[in-house]
Amino acid sequence: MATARQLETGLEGFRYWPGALGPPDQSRLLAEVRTVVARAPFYRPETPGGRPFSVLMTNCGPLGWVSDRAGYRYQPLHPVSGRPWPAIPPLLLDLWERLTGHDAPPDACLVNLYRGPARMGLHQDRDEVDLTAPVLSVSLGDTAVFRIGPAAGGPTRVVRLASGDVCALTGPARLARHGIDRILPDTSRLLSGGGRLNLTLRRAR
Ligand code: MD6
Ligand code: FE
Repeated sequence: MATARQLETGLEGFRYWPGALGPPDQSRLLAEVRTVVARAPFYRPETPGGRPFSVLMTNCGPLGWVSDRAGYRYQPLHPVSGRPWPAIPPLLLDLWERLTGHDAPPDACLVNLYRGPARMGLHQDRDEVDLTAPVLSVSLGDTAVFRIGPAAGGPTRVVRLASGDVCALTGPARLARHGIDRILPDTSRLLSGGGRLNLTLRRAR
């Protein structure tokens, strides 16, 4: 795994490592994600208000983030199959340790799949018990237009997240508002058929 240099982003606590994963690691991680998805298939969650997400989701790790009419939460079982989520791939556990330096490993990894017009509205990640632990995000496939701004609201800025890029919300940016405006088609050849995968590692409990 190549060493990555963190870029200054101007948003304190938002950390960004462009190209943290080179093409061989991206392919390795993609193979691991395919193994996860074979055991825990993507499904389309609903918002608590009953609207379907445009993004497909699954999880790995002891806990997975889910959304349905009962609300947002972490749970140990896939909501469709009723089976436990598969383990988090070791490559991701290594990346977490190396980039965040956090003393405890992640216990949840949400996997998002964007195809076509899928997007994700501005939100905060705040369903975790310990909001001092970072959230680490890994992008694979087509480039995303990622929007981020302060927790309290106000101006947002855009960062293009390309395949192999990693970013993290830490410290003062842990509750930053962020989302995905859109995916730029045909910007990567990693996923056959195009689209984007995003993996977010968290400490839920
Ligand atoms: C995405 N990412 O990149 C959505 N959350 O598809 C997130 O919601 C996210 O990138 C927390 C920390 C980093 C992120
Ligand atoms: Fe998020």
